[in-house]
Amino acid sequence: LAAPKLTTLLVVVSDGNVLLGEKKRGFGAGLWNGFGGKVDLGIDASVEHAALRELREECGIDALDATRRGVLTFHYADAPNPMETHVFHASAFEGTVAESDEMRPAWFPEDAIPLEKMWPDDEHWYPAFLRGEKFVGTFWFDREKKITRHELEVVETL
Ligand code: 6U4
Ligand code: NA
Ligand code: NA
Repeated sequence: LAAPKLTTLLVVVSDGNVLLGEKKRGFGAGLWNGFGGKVDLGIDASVEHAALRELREECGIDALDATRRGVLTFHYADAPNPMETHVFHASAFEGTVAESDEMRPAWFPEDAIPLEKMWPDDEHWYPAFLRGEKFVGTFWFDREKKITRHELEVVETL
């Protein structure tokens, strides 16, 4: 079995609004998403450290209360290894949200996130995420990045 590629996704929810970024380049360009990227074993002491580092790099803020809320495994038809994405929630942060080379940030009301312009798995797990639940899921995608199969479970502990 191929080892999964570890990545992070951090979503800030503050005063009923969700901070997302439109990805300007690379994997998932054009889609709105939380902030994140690859865990770099050379510089990240932990997956949480990677999540905080990517948030800072991509929109200029430091999350103060990040907690891990989900683990998602993505199988892409054209990728040799699955991607394991650790999803973090934060509500408090320091700094000023700013656009970067990678992301154009914007706030959305919790009940109006732009699901039609997000990864197709997001409609499955954001409701649990926004309810404060923890979750584990696996999604399989075809070459057009459509979901062919999925599993999603709410869990007590990750
Ligand atoms: P680096 O250089 O690390 O910033 P980047 O272009 O951000 O590279 P990558 O592969 O490191 O891409 O990270 C992919 C990002 O996209 C992670 O934040 C996870 C997220 N992502 C990938 N597939 C996703 C999916 N199906 N649903 C989702 N987020 C996904 O909500
Ligand atoms: Na990234
Ligand atoms: Na990155």
